[in-house]
Formats: sequence, structure tokens, C-alpha cells
Amino acid sequence: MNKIIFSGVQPSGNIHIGNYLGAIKQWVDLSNDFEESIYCIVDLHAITVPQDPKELRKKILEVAALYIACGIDPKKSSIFVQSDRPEHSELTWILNCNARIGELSRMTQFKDKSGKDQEGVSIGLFDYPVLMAADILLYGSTHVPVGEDQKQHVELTRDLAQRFNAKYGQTFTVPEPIIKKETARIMGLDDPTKKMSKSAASPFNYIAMNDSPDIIGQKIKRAVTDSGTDIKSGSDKPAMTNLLNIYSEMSGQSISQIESDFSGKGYGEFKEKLAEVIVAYLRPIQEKYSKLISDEEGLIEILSEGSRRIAPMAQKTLQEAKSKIGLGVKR
Ligand code: AQP
Repeated sequence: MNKIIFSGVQPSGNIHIGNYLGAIKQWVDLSNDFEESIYCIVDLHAITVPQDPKELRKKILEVAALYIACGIDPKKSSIFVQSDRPEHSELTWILNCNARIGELSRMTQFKDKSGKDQEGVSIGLFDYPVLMAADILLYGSTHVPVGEDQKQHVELTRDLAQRFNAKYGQTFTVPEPIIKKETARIMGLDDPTKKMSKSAASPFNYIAMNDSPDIIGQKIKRAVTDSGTDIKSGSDKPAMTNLLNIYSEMSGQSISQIESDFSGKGYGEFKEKLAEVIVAYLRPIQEKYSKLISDEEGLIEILSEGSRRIAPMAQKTLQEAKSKIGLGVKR
């Protein structure tokens, strides 16, 4: 069986180093191990909460440029915009008719994002995981690299695929999540008990991929630390564990090496060095990004080509699902 990798990011808010370390970096590291790699810009997911139309269009191109700047090669991988392929919405409806209100009500992301206003949020937000299942299942994806927060949604995708296959006969490939332990959950700089998030109330929660060296310095300086003075990770030190994790991922040094280098030194010195490490890591990505984002036509062409390339896979799976359940008269 062909190994097919599929994943995506919403074109909403500022893409941050949590999205990068938890998802995009893995895509780059894994791309060569798969026969097919497909990376989607999930704009239909983004509109499950209000978006400004002009800003949304701008963000779609920004995410495309960022994928490529981070190392996704559009010649080897297909990059496309979710709403360009109508099969995603159509398969969502079919899966909706096999999904249960009970299982969707248990999704942690829905509970977190709807908060106390579950009656007032959009049906789209509630249905978000079914759309994600359609994204994954349309391409026969075998592996889905994501951060820890999306694990429950991939599990639901597996359940929906298995349920459909059991009822109508083998149709969908049941995918596996790929979650890298060390970067599964990068935590907020202002609150290390919650994940770093684009929709966080304060920009001091995250380092955006496009933050300037100055802003990175300021954000790291203000990052919450633990009680005590030691540069050490551990279950009683959530803030330092998070900062050391980021340091380790971006410097290539092990956590124990960093701990020993900073033994006897203070938070101030550590934070200064951490900001330098992040700035140096992001610099080549930011330079590549600036060139790419100035060529709007080039980006649109890459996205159109990606959509064209994967269209036959999506159309075939959708047609098969429709015919299995007796929809339409086409054979
Ligand atoms: N803090 C994180 N640590 C590790 N991985 C993360 N991801 C998100 N936050 C972290 C992973 O990034 C990918 C794309 O995420 P998304 O655009 O689908 O949005 P999300 O999962 O809802 O994450 P955000 O950044 O918190 O966005 P908002 O605030 O808009 O909801 C996914 O693979 C995700 O796991």
C-alpha cells in the first residue's frame, strides 16, 4: 500500500512556532519517507469562527508562502486550498450522516472553543472534526502528522472510516496519527499550563513565525518562569520545561546539555540566549518567506497546480463513497 501523508493548517491568526514544531517541521522531516505528501490550507475550517474576508484571502497566501519557506517542496508535495476542492464539503455531508452528536459533543477542542456559549457558536465549529475526517479520507491518507491537540480528531476520523467500511464495504483507508513526543504540545509563553495558540488573547502567548528579532526578544523576556532559579526541566517546572524544549528543538542540543551549560546561571542569561537561538533559526525561513510572498501570481499557480494534481484522488474516493451508499445514478 502507498504511504500517503496528509495534514493542514488554518489560515487564521499568526502561525506560530507551536504550529511549526508540532506540525510543519514534521511534514518537512517526513516528506521523503512517503510516496505522496499532501498539505492543505484549511480555509473552510477557518470560517468555523468569524473571519474578515480580505484578511482571510491574504492569510491563505501567507500560509502557502510559509509552507514553502519552511521547506515543503511544491514539486514533490501537493499544496492546495481546501475550498478549491468541492469534494471536501460533499464528503463531509456523507460522513455527517454517519457521525453522532454524542461523539462530536465529546471533542475537547469544541468544548474549549465554544466555552460557556455552546448554544451560540456555529454548527461549523461543532462539525469541524467531520470536515477534518473528510480531508484525510478523500486522499486515502495513511499518516497524519499533527500536534497533540488534534489527536482526538484523528481518532474520530478512524472511527468514522471504520464505521462506514463496516456498513457499506471497504471504502476508506484508516489513517494513523504521527505525533512527535517532544513537540506534541508547545505551551503558551504567558501561561505554560495551556498550549500556545493563534487565538490566544495576548500576542505574548506565542512567537509568530514572522516576528522580528526585537519582538522575539521582548516576548521571551516576558515569558513566565517557574519558582526557583534553576534552568531545569521537570514535571514541577512547566514553564522552564517548555522553554528548554523550544531551545533544544531550535539549537539541536539535548535538554541535559543545555541544563548543564546554564548550571549556576540565571533566567536572564538563559532567556537572552534562547531569543538568539530562535532568531537565528527563523532568519532563513523569514528571508525565504519575504521573497515568496511578494510573488502572488507564483503562489496562486502553485496552489492551482496542487489542486489539479490531487483532484483525481478526491473525485475517485467521493464517487466510490456515493455509489456504495446508493446516491445518484452514475456508475
Ligand atoms: N501549541 C501547539 N503545539 C504543538 N502543535 C500545535 N498545533 C497547534 N498548536 C500547537 C498543531 O498545528 C497544526 C495546525 O493547527 P491549526 O491551524 O489547525 O489550529 P489549531 O490546532 O486549532 O491550533 P492553534 O494554533 O491553537 O489555532 P487556533 O488558536 O486558531 O485554534 C495542527 O497539527 C495542530 O495540532
